[in-house]
Amino acid sequence: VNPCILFASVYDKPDEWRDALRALVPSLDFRVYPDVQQAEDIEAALVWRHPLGMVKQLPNLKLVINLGAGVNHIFDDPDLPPDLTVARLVDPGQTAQISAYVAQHVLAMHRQMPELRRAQNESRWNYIHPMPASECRVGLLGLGNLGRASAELLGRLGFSLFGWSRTQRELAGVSCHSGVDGLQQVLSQSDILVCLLPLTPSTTDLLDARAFARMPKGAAFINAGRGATVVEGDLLAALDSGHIRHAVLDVFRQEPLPAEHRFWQHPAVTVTPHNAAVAEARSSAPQVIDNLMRLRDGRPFINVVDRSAGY
Ligand code: NDP
Ligand code: OXD
Repeated sequence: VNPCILFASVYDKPDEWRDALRALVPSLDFRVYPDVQQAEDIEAALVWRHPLGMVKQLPNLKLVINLGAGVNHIFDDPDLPPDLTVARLVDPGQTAQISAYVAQHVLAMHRQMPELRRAQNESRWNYIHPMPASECRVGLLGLGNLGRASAELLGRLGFSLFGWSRTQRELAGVSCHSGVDGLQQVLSQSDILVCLLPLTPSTTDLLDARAFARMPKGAAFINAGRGATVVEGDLLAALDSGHIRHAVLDVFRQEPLPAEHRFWQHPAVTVTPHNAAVAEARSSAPQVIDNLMRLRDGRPFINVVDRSAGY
């Protein structure tokens, strides 16, 4: 049987994915949305922010593979059949990119780069005595594939690490917490807080005025998870008061971030355009093909999302 997969993403290059997948299965029937052709042929789709309405055009769809980690957009689709399997990519390339992004910005916060930039703009010699990384506490919200890899790299850089997850985890070199009390513990000890949580009903609006108030005065915040985990007005208030000294934000409630949003011009905000990390075609192709073979053979899929947990 020749597997058939529909690709739907305006953010990723279809040719790159077709070539990477066909390098493993030369006969792969690879179609690019909206050129669906015979919709009945399509049993699997590889999607990133797929157009709403697409899924209901595909009567034989059995597997949706998210072309990335966070699946919230897929679950926003009102036409998603309740029994359709949703899988995600767990891509070593994307994992390496996100841990580099986290390390880059944790180091920038630790070495007070925004303060040094401000001083340089004023030709002002602002000697800031360096503090050892071991005296800087970094809290990681989310200890999944990306949180763990980031913790590992930050650990190698010498930072003191705290982590929070839904279920209790054990990670070498990380003081791990879970539950409501665990969150308070991590917040109150984070000189730099890094959010790598998926967006689910329980993580929506999680970081609000109370959460920011719980953090030490002058703490920094990095969000590479999802924008709607943050109450943006509360973050702005915490930045305006100086309680949070700087925020590095890759993800926003509305993307692209509207031109009039205060984040753009705020002196204590660094905006990146949701490009902390993307799944790479070459390193992801084997797991996509593996799932297509499992579909063909009726074996259980890998990297399946737990629909009740939402991630
Ligand atoms: P995983 O599913 O591997 O891990 C998610 C982590 O979050 C787990 O540790 C999980 O806990 C924890 N978690 C989930 N819900 C809760 C909760 N209610 N309370 C506490 N902890 C919770 O995801 P990844 O690490 O692969 O990715 C994380 C997110 O990063 C993605 O969902 C996506 O939103 C974002 N992302 C952003 C990118 C960017 O470019 N900015 C790129 C890629 C991903 P437990 O361990 O108990 O399951
Ligand atoms: C992802 C992302 O979730 O890029 O993969 O945000």
